[in-house]
Amino acid sequence: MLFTIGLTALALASAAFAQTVVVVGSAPTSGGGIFQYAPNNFKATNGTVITFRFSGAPGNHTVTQSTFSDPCNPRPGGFDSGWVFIPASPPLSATPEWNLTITDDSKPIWFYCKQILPSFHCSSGMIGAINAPATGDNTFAAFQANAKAFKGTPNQGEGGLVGIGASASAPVGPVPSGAHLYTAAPLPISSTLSISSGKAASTVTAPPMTSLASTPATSAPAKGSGASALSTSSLVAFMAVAVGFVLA
Ligand SMILES: [Cu+2]
Repeated sequence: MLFTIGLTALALASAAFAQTVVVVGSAPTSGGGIFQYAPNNFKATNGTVITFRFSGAPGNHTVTQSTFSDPCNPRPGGFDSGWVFIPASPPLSATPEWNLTITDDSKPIWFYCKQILPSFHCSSGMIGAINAPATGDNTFAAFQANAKAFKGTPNQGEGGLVGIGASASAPVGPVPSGAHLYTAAPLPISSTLSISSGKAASTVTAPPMTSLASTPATSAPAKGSGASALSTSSLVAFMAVAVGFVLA
């Protein structure tokens, strides 16, 4: 009897604290390279806490909500971790994490990394899906194909802690010495997007350029097309700030 009660309590406890850990950045054992989340396609019921662990080093990544049809742009009203910079030479005293709780498991939740340096992480495959259907038109594979085919430049507008179908109650943490958290966008947000809690352009900070020894450096991205693309002048300003940070 006591044994049964004990087992029931244990089952309730695990149901109450369901957790999925997603490694952000390099995860050598999964074979997907440095621009990835591992796992990147999984199911999670309401109340499940998704813990994004920014352990990939070096790394400068985000977890940003998007949509199936526009995989590399922030979804208006969507969640956003902000950029988390991890230096090339750990160890850090702690690993920054971000806990996102599922609030609506009835619809797929799509996300991506909005970092554009040294190349666009999203179109390089840094995307993820929670509760994507296994069959039909909106599968993870179809989302992946959309991301690879993405044209233009991912919008750098900042989302909020509370997203659509999932939300966080706190920013990324801890942020130990050597790591950095940038929670605002360095560029004006496209007029076609209404980011839920974006900060004023004057208060934003550019994320540092990531130095990825294993990734070939690319030249500055060409001017994108479409309403959400960065303008050339914005891009130059962004690059200047990024380079300034590296040289500082
Ligand atoms: Cu990334």
